[in-house]
Formats: sequence, C-alpha cells, structure tokens
Amino acid sequence: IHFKRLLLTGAAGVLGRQLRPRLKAHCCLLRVSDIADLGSAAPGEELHPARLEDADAMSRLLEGVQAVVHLGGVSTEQPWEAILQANIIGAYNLYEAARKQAVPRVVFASSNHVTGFYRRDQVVGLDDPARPDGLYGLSKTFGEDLARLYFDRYGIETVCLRIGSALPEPHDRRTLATWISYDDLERLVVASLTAPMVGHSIIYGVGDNAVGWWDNHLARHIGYQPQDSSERFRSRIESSEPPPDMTDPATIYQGGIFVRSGPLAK
Ligand code: 15L
Repeated sequence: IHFKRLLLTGAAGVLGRQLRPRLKAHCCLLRVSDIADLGSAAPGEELHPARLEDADAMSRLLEGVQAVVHLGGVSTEQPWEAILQANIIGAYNLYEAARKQAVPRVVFASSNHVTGFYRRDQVVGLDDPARPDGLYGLSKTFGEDLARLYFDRYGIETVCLRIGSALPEPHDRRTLATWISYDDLERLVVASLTAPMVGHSIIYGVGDNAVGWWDNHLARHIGYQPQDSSERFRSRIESSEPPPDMTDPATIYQGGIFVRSGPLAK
C-alpha cells in the first residue's frame, strides 16, 4: 500500500469503473469523484461528487490526498463549449487545486488524439510535436502543457498518459495498433503513481502490440512493462473486415474517425 488517500476523478466513466476497484488495492482510502452516479461507497471509499468547472468544489475535492488520477472530463470529440468547460477550465481548476492543497503528483489521462494527425506510416516519439486531430485532442495537448507549467513553476509532478484504445479486446485494424488491456492500464497507472521520480513525463498508454505507432523509450524511468499484445486477435479481425480504404483520412491517420470532424468530415 503506497498511499493513505488517493483521488480518482471520472470514476463513473468507462475507464474509471475499471480502475476504481483496482486502485483500491494501492491505498487505504480511495476518494472517487464524478458528476454521474457513483453508486454506493465500497469499504475504504469516499464518494465526493464535484464539477470540474467549479473551482471551489475542486479545491475541496483535493484536500488531504497524496495523488490524483485524473480521468474526469470529456473523452470524445464534442462541441467547443463542452470541451472548454470540462477539459480546459476543468484541467486548470484541477491543477490550481493541486497547488493550493499541496498535492505532489497527478496522473493525467491524456490521449493518443494529441498526435492523431500523424500518419500510420510514422512512429511518434515522446518529444515529437503535438498534432491534435480535433478540439478534444487539442484540449489534452493543453492539459499536458498545463501540467508542464505546474511542474516547472510549482514542482507538482505529472505523468501524462496518452491512452490509446483501452478496451476488453481490439475490435478493428486500428485498435490492433492502439489497444491497451485493462490489466496493462492498471500497470501503467500504478507505475505512474509509484515511480520514484517522474517530473513532467509523457507516455503512450499502449500494450505490448507487435504493430504500433508510438515509441515510449524516453519514458523507461516510469517502469511500465506492458504484458498484453493484440497479436492474437489479428487474423480474426483482418479476415472479417473489408480491405482498408487507403483514400480515407480515417485510415491514413492514427486518430481514425476522430480526424473526420471539421474540414476532413466525409
Ligand atoms: C480516446 O481518447 C477516447 O476517449 C476513447 O473513447 C477512444 O476513442 C480512444 O481515444 C481511441 O483512440 O481509440
């Protein structure tokens, strides 16, 4: 057990529901937050609903926690106003709360969509420039830079997880490259919480897939060792899907259908 009290935001979301029981094993108390229904508190849990847009509520939410796993916010492409409130203002409120409450470490759920406009014949490293594929990806780019500012200025450490596709199984050609199992996601989050020194780090949240587009070697200090590969799903997926349409931007670029919003919309 590493932590007295951990905070998980977005605990009612798709990944929050996966991580909630798993993180409990690593702390005495798990504070869980969301605006959606959190159900009832399991032993060792504290329910603490809070709106990311509400700075005072966020400050109270972070009181007395040793680390935050921040999954809260909008997780797909949405109109600007929704992204602005939850992901831009919300991320700012989270970091201001961390500063006020002296929370030393954040694990920030970024996204592969920070670099979604790289092509699938490119391998992206952790110090390559961002190429967000939409407003959602752009908001995660902002979150990564905000985290960097709060490290440089205030010493709050963050690991930005550019999560690929966290799913029970890969389900198409793209997710063969982007898949991360829930077990590997747990390994990644726990490594990010417990690595001795992380400063401001970025790492792709991806499994041990044979084919992939992301190079994590600059994040070896986090100690994440993925164990699950998508390869055993390949033949079934490739034989059941039509051949890829190489003229479709959603096939050319890593972000998949996320690139279609805006000028590339079909
Ligand atoms: C994301 O960032 C989304 O939150 C998730 O719903 C998936 O679409 C994932 O990326 C992905 O790229 O597969």
